[in-house]
Amino acid sequence: MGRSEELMERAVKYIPGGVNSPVRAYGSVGMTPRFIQGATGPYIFDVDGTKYIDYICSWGPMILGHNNQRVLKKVVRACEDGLSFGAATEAEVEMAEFICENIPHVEMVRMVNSGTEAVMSAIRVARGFTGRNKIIKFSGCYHGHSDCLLVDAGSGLMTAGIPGSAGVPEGCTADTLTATYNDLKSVEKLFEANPGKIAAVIVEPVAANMGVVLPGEHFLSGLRDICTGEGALLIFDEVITGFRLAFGGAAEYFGVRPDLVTYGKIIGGGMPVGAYGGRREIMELVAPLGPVYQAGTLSGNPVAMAAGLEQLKILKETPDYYTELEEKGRKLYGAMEELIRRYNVPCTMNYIGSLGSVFFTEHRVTNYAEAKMADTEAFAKYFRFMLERHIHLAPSQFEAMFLSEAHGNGQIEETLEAFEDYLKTQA
Ligand code: HOZ
Repeated sequence: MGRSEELMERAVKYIPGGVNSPVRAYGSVGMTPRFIQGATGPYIFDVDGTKYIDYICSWGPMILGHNNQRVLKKVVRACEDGLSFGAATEAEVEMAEFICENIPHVEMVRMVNSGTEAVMSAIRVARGFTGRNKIIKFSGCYHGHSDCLLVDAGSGLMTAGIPGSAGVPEGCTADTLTATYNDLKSVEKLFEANPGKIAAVIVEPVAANMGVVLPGEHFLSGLRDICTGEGALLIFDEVITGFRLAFGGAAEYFGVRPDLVTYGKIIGGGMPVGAYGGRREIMELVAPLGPVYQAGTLSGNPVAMAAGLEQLKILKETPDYYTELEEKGRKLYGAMEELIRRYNVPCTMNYIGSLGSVFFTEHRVTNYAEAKMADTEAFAKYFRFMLERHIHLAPSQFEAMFLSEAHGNGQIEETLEAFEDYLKTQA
């Protein structure tokens, strides 16, 4: 028995399922999770000292690679001043100035502690602003685990095959309408059936919690037009795409301006942070300025602000990173696509920039129903093969691969070799 197995035996006694977030339990790939000891650059090490090339990157935030020294130094420095004050700090002001001065569609911003909190709060302010209750989300999009959004959510629920969560009263989801990703007609129909009642449409501009699913050419601009026409707000959940697809996230990448945007862990450089922001007249409704209540002792935590701000500054200073990430994505995911074709294995590759997914289905994947057609058993076999070859992938068919600035040609080639060897076992 390895150390991970030993730790899991201890963990399950006191932590539900042995983990603090379901997907990492490795349930859908039929293994004991690797317990992690540390990480550096593109590598992550388990407690047995095995080194893996990491494509989880903490589900996105480690865009500079693990343990970036500049970020680390700022964290250590901030720790020396104190870990939490529950009071206003200069670091929060700098963070807000930095985001608002660099992201044109964010005129005001509020820091919170996670993407879940950011989205929950953005929905509340959208309802407060419009005086309407209903919201539209898309099947397969995941917006955190607040009650009203646990409807056909992707990520861990999709991995476990749970359409909605127990413990969520019907009343909490009564105002959540679901549309089909990449299908503007499904959105129009909901607006027709609910005139004047829909506060907001929330979308992952690139879906990355049902595997990576790209928006069709006119999907996001179509949503923009519909929302503008209907007096509803458009919310981009950029927890994964923010500061990753481009510095200005998917909004910049696709040239579509949302009314509100939500960010998650990437703006904390790996520390627990989230934020929501957008048009000033909407954000001015947030307490204490306005009547929409939202609060938190750890919001704007000084250590988290130090880490996040340094990471964002590095990204801003080095726009080439984004071109490089695109190139690395093409090199890795493009070559995987080519190999799938060469070995004629029934898989489909979806990718954009540094995000990618191999779906174990030969059909195109453009929405939740199509993603669900993937063979999860086949994915599990592939996952185990790759882990054996020291490639650390998300343990679910319905999560993304993340590349970082620290991934170089060497790691990409090693990954492609392992992938080709896997395909050979299937051809
Ligand atoms: N469901 C999360 C990613 N979409 C995973 C969170 C985690 O296990 O850390």
